Amino acid sequence: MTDLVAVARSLFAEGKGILAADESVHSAVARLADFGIATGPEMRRQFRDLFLNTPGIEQYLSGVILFSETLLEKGNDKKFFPKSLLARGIAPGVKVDLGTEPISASPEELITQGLLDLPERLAEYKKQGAIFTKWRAVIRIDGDTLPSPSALHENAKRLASYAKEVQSAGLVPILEPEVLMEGKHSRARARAVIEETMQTVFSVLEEHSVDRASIIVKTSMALSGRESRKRDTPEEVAEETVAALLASVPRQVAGIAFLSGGQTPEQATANLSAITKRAREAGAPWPLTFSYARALQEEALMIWKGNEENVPAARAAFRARLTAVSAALAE
Ligand code: 5MM
Repeated sequence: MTDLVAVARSLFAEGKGILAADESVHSAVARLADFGIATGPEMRRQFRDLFLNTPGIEQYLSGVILFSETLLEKGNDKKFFPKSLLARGIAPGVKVDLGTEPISASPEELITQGLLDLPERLAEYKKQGAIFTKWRAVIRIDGDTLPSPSALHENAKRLASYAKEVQSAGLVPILEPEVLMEGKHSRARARAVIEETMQTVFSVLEEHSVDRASIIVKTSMALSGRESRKRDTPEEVAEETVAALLASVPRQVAGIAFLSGGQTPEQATANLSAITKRAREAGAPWPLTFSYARALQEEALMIWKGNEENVPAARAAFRARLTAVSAALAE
């Protein structure tokens, strides 16, 4: 039987983190369009190859979250991506949620789909090489009105059902209740919502008897809303983020991974560095790491533009950002 705690802990190996390369088709098309790249299945495969086959990434990455499509694809080296990652000591994981839809009673809020056929899909993903999984819930802040308690509770219930199914299938679950940066809210409001979200999630996990020791929590940082025009210092972000997590995440979890959420690569790196430092000072009990998509990919995509001849320079930019983010874990 797989030792899920050991697998979960291995994703927090010193100086290493998790690349989120799990954009769904819709998100990948939108992401690449931002850089002027028109996307079909082959361009998406090249997009994955750019990052997953960058030489030397095993020095910085313990795992990669893939989209289900990528589990079945080969890189330009003709090797299946999951097998090739594993051969380099990088754990392949997979996003298992099927995206979000508006909640009928509260249409400005979202609920995540994907529980119905989850056991069957997990069995397939496992055969295809995945050893961990991820489910994203989206939590929107609007003044003191949103998130509504019912949206928080329903998303927490689905995260708990997901985690239970995944553990029964012998895989590690990453639970990602993302509190969105979009909005005019203050940093203090973001901190309060992260805290309330995590408290709700852990109280429902308890009701579902989910084993805390083999789960990984993926969280947003406590940042002022993007439309508030307030620029937080890394120390301010670290103070609020660590306080929110200390008040809500039990010590037993395998670890906490941060998402970048639309921050620039520099911001996501500086904030991670300050969070690491603050967590150490506060005697935080869990290991920390990064699980970024945009903040790790942006600089490379700006160079790549979908052109073969730009691959070496784009990979150098990706490696440089990985080096900086990995160094932020040592602060
Ligand atoms: C919040 O998005 C996750 C982390 O990415 P960032 O560091 O860019 O915030 C990411 O793993 C996300 O869950 C995937 O890209 C999948 O997104 P979609 O929208 O395709 O479900």
